[in-house]
Amino acid sequence: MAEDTKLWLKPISRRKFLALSAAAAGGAAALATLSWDSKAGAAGGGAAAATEETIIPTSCVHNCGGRCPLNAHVKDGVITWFTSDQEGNDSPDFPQARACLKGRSQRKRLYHPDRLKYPMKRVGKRGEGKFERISWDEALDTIAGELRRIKSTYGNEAIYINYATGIYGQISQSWITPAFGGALKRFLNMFGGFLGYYNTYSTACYSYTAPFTYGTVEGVSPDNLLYSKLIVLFADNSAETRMGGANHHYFLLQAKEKGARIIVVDPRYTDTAVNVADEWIPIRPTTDNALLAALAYVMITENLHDQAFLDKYCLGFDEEHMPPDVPPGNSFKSYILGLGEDRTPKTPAWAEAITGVPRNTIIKLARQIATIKPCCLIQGWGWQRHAYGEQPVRGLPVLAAMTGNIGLKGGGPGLYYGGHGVPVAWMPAGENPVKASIPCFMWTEAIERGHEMTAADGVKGADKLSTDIKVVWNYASNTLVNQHADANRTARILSDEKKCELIIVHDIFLTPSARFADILLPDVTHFEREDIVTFASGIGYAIYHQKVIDPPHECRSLYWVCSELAKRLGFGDRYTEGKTEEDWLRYIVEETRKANPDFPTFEEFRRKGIYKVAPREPIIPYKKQIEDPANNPFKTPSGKIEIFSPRLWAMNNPREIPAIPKYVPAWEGPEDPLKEKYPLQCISPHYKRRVHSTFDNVAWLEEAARQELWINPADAEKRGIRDGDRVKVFNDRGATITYARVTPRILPGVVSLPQGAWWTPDPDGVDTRGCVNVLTKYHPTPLAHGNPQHTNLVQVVKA
Ligand SMILES: Nc1nc2c(c(=O)[nH]1)N[C@H]1C(S)=C(S)[C@@H](COP(=O)(O)OP(=O)(O)OC[C@H]3O[C@@H](n4cnc5c(=O)[nH]c(N)nc54)[C@H](O)[C@@H]3O)O[C@H]1N2
Ligand SMILES: Nc1nc2c(c(=O)[nH]1)N[C@H]1C(S)=C(S)[C@@H](COP(=O)(O)OP(=O)(O)OC[C@H]3O[C@@H](n4cnc5c(=O)[nH]c(N)nc54)[C@H](O)[C@@H]3O)O[C@H]1N2
Ligand code: SF4
Ligand SMILES: [Mo]
Repeated sequence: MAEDTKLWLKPISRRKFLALSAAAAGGAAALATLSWDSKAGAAGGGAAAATEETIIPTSCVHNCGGRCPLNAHVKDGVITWFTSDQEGNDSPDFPQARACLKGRSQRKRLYHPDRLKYPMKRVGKRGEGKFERISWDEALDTIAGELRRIKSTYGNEAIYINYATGIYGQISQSWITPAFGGALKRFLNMFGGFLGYYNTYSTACYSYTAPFTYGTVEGVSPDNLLYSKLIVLFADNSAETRMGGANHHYFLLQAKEKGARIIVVDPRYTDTAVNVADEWIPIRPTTDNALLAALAYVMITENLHDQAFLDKYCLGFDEEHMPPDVPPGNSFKSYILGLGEDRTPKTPAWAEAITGVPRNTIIKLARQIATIKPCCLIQGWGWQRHAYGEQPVRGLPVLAAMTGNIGLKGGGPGLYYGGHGVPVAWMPAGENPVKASIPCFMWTEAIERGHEMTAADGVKGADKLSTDIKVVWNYASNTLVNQHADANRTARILSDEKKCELIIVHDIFLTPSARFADILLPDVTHFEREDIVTFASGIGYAIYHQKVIDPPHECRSLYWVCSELAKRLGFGDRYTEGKTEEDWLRYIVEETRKANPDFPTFEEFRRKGIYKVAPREPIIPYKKQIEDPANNPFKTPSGKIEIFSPRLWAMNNPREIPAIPKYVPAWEGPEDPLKEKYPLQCISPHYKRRVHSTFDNVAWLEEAARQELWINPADAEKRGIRDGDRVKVFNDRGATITYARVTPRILPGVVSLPQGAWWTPDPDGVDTRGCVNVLTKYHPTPLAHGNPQHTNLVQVVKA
């Protein structure tokens, strides 16, 4: 038996037991800390630390849209509590980056009794969740051998790093983009490369489509809100999705205090609406383009639009400003007034029938947006994670142009936020020798029929893929199953061992994804190693998180794993360059200081833990293009804001990919005949009590905000459902059981089940924890190949 396992069983002294019980407030967790505490002690700990508290700067580094400094208070080798940013007096000039409820409950994750403890190999069928303990040598030898075999059989294009956002760091980076470095990418690049991905699950339609309008994607920084008189938030719930250090919500509150009027357009009366909205406009999911069109209709017919701005900067608003060779009737204005192909004026009455928003509300909203200036129109990402998620992304900027708010302080281009950042160097990853990449949502398809996939399927960098995916490397990701659409479909594909031949999972828990591993590796948490992370928002900052406690059990870091594999594969020295993780962090700080001499030295940065840069002025996108268009054309082919996109026109798919933003009725939207069978639209928003699936197993947070389905009293009554009942939510793809929250905070006809609960099927395959991805559909959006995980029709019954 290994030394660590013996320690796990070692009895503890009474003094220590009391300290731990007080600290961890919960028997199981307290005992769980003992195994590694008794061996390790805190950094800088030892005997002297037995009674004294040490405070060590660390952070919270998951993908919540924030990134917060944490101070770990360590006593007796155990983290007893966390505090957060206390610098300055928390003013809009220099806001603090204070941790939210999740960051403050991190002890319940890192001391969780279910932490993965040692490497394991699968012994049952894939996905069954049966594993056997193995040594690190066996795990690494197996992976190295399999990588070699698969490379020589199929080539490097068969190796795929799954989309992953569980951990951020300049070394231990899970999300892989061409601009980023990090240990995993460095390793696979040196091994000959891997099939890349583009897009994200977050913003596929947003990031792909906004450039068709502006050439680039540039959002206002949140401090711009301080100068707005009217703020309209579409599908943006920053009170839950930009908590803590991201500070979007903080600036909204500040703007409100300064007198801005705030309107929220969302099917749910969100926490954001509760906190700041003067008005909540509920809308049926997938129908926002009908609302946007009717708003334009009111502005045009009441002559409230800024014709001079449109004439000067835009392509395709009206027939007078269209590219040559496009037949008449295809401009935006023609579409709105019913002079185009569909002969339907986009009146408020027309939109009311589709969206559920009363016509008078539409007229009033249009007049406010057109006359209160500056007006900041913000789009969240909720409305683009839909069947035709491309359309609203291009729809809102048209209103920003029609009201001349682009380039204006306090106004904005009708996109999402941008932020002030602090550039920091990476552990260099080198070039990927494999040039092909796929949209990240389409990886299951690339397992099934990769060798057939071409540019028409979104393949970039190559005409077609040469092989199917044979290895999935799943580091800090639950997207292997839980976060991807249609979990039952994914499980079917992955359970066929002939398709994907090797699944490596490196995580800290046996998540629903980890159950599908062939080789399961226990990672250290970021409290057990050092790294640097950065964040861009109202202010920019970089955080150095120190190691707070020693790694428990046989947990090993990503860099260690990759170094050991590189050694086995013959490029160990080239991979490490003889450097430890600390050496790399020193290198990263040195490189950063070359570009920014104000950046602190390694010692300073490590000691203080945070480096903040407060901006003097907000980011006002496209200001140069507006002030001096002759010298600063937009980066579109025409140099204009392309309301009509000739590039989209050339794709010749006007129904699904129109050249101007249009309302396209969604499959599984309110107009789909499937509504007869599944009458409720089910959306799956991001929840304050989790970061996706991370923290789902923290009992404190379940107590604070449990997993539940929001359903309107009218829909609940019809089904005999009362608040707090267990309900079954289902469609043809799957079923899940959860609690009902009967509340007027959601529009009738719509239900909402927050994404991220761990998929926990019973023997009949019915999920028992409210995992919404048993209901979602694998159906990439037509242009961006994005994930439409908010578009689902379901039925709900009492369980
Ligand atoms: N239905 C629906 N599904 C969605 C969405 C939606 O809106 N609706 N949103 C999508 C979006 S925007 C995103 S970004 C994705 C996110 O999906 P993921 O990137 O998969 O995010 P998480 O679910 O947080 O999974 C992170 C994993 O990292 C692990 N982890 C945490 N800390 C550590 C660590 O220190 N080391 C290691 N090795 N692992 C660690 C966690 O245990 C977890 O398994 O989900 C997508 N899925
Ligand atoms: N606490 C917490 N914060 C997070 C995350 C998390 O998991 N937990 N995840 C982070 C990540 S990776 C991302 S990508 C972002 C996601 O940020 P978003 O994509 O903006 O978040 P969502 O909750 O999916 O959607 C935002 C709002 O859109 C609404 N909505 C849904 N469909 C429609 C529609 O058709 N029309 C309109 N008008 N509104 C609609 C939802 O009700 C929701 O209130 O959040 C980040 N922040
Ligand atoms: S979950 Fe996000 S907002 Fe909350 S403490 Fe962590 S980084 Fe900050
Ligand atoms: Mo995301």
